[in-house]
Amino acid sequence: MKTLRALFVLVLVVGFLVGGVGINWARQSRLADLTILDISFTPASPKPGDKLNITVTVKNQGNADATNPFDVCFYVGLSSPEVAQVYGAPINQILVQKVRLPELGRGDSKQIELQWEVVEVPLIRLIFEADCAIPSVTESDKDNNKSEKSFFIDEKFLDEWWLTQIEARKAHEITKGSQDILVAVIDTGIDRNHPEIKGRTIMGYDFADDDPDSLSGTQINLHGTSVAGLIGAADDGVGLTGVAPNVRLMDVRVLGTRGSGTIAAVTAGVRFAVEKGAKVINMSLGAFFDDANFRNAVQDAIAKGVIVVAAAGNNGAPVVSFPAAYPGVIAVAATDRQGGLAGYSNFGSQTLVAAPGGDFSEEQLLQFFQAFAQDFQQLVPKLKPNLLTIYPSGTYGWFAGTSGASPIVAGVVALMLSANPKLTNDQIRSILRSTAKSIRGTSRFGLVNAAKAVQAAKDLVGK
Ligand SMILES: [Ca+2]
Ligand SMILES: [Ca+2]
Repeated sequence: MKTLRALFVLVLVVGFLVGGVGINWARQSRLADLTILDISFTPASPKPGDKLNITVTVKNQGNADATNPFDVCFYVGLSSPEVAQVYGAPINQILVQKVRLPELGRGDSKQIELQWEVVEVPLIRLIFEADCAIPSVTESDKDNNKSEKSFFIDEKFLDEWWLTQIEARKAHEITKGSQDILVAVIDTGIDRNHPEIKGRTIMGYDFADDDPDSLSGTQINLHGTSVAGLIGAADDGVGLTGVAPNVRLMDVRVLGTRGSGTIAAVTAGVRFAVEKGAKVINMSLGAFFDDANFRNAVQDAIAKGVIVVAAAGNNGAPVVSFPAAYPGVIAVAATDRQGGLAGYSNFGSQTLVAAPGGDFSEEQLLQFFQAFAQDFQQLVPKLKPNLLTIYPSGTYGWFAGTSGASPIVAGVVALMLSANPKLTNDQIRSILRSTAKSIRGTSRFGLVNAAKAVQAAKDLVGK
C-alpha cells in the first residue's frame, strides 16, 4: 500500500512539473483540429446576379484523424451580429448551404467548390464554418472553425433608385454639401464610427441615457444610423452615397434601442441641437399628442433660422404626427419605388413634400428579415424597392418608411443651404414645393427634386 501511495504522489508531481504545456501537448497529440484555411472566389469584383465561384479549403491541423462525417456550413452575412440581435433574425449569418465531408485525416486539407448568385447589397460577407450545426468531431480547438471573407459590390452596380428618383446625382454637380452645414439627427443614436460617416459625425448628447456618448453601454443605434447614412454616406465609390455626402452630422440621441423615448428627451434634444449650431434638424419620429414644451422648442428652433424636417408618419392616413404637424416644420410623406405616394405614408394637410421611402412599412420589413432563415435568396430581390443605407458596425441594410423619406429631404435642404447659406425657412419651403414633381396619389404635394431645388437655391444667391 505504501509503495502504491508513493507512486501516486510521484505521478502527480510529474504532472505538475510538466504544467500547462504538457496538457496542451496531450490534447494536440490526440485530437483533430478542423479549421478554414482559405476562402477564395472568382470573379474578383462580382456584381449582382454574377455566379460567384467560391473555393474553400478545410484543413485538419490537429494530431488525430477526423473519422466522423462532418458538415461545412456556408453562410452569407449581410450585417453584423449586433444588428441581427435587434431584429431577432440571422441576417449576420444566413445559412445558404451545407457540404458534408466523410472524414479528414490529420494534416489533410480538402477543397470545396461552391457556386452562389450574388445579391444586390453593398457589402457581402462569405462565412464558412467547419463541423457546424451539430458538431460531430472532437477537437482541440473549436474557436478556429469559422472564417470569413467580405467584399463590396462596386457602387455603379447598385440601383440607388432613391437618389435617381430625386435627381440627387445631378444636384451633386452643383454641390455635395458643405462642411459648414451641420445636420442634427435626433433619433436613436448613430454609430459614428461607420466608415461612411466617420470623421464628419460628431457626438452631441445622449438624452435617452442622459450621458454624453450614444455608443456607451449596450445600445445599438440602428434607426439613427440608417437615417444618418441616407443623409451623409460618403460619395467614395464604396458602399452607398448619401443625399448630402459632404455635410457634417450630429448625433442627438433621444430614443432607446427599440425606438421609444420621452417627449422631454426629444424636447431637450431639439434645444441642444440649436444651441450647438445645427443648421438642419431631422426628426424621423412622431407622436399623436401635442406637447407645449416640445412645440415651443420646435418653434424656437425655427425662429432662430434652423430648418426642421420631420416624418409625416406611417399610418397610411390623412393625418400628420407631431412634430411634422407643427407650423413651419417641413413635413415629409413617402413615395414608393414607382414614385407614387406610398400606401403606408401619412398625407395630412400639413405635408409639404414627399421623398422616397420605399414600398414596405417597417413592420413588413421586419417580417422579411425574420423569414430570412428559410429562403433569403428569393427574398433579397423583393427588398429592392426599399431604401438601402448604413447599419451599425460598418454594415449596410434596408430601411423604409417616412423615417427614410425625411432624412432624404433633410439632405436636400442641407445641399440647398450649402449652395446658399442665407436661405430662410420660408424660401426653402417655397422652393421645395415649387420644384417638386407631381406624383400619383395626391395633388396637394409633390416629390422632392434635389437638382431643381439646389439650382433654385443657388439662383437666389445675392438676391
Ligand atoms: Ca478547430
Ligand atoms: Ca460610400
